[in-house]
Amino acid sequence: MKSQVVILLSVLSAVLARCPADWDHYNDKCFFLSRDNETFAGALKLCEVIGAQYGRVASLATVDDAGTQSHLEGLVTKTSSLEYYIGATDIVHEGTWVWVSNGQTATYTNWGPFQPNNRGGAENCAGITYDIPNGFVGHWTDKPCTKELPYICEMPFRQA
Ligand SMILES: *[C@@H]1O[C@H](CO)[C@@H](O)[C@H](O)[C@H]1NC(C)=O
Ligand SMILES: [Ca+2]
Ligand SMILES: [Ca+2]
Repeated sequence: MKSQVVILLSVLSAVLARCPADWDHYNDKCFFLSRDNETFAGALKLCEVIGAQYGRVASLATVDDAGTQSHLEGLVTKTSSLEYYIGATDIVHEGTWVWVSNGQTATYTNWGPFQPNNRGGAENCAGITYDIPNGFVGHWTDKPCTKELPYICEMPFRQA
């Protein structure tokens, strides 16, 4: 009996370590593309709430290398939405882009033409954008954090 419980628990933990249905697996992360539109703050909160349902710490997506960028581009192009929030903001220090998942300054970036431009002095949240005529092919733009957009969540592939 005891060994059956142990086997059951190890099977369960193996299942829990995977990405849930509707989530995408890439390297050590699971990603989720929302179907609803939210402000940046609303999107971050919802990522956290959704992740908590799986017992994991989730956030808005951190795009810290070209591989992750191109993987997310592939996911976005399968949807009908042209813009998604990712988890970078310069709300604390204008011009210093930080990932909300870990507080680290963004080293890899993929800004589109003339971005980030902080238009109107009020663009402090980043998104992936498709606007091919203007040169945005999954490139990043800074935009007002109050804009309501779909968003990409991430959480660890393995439970902490
Ligand atoms: C999200 O916003 C887009 C663009 O404004 C709109 O076309 C779409 O219907 C919205 N989606 C929802 C679920 O409200
Ligand atoms: Ca800004
Ligand atoms: Ca901008």
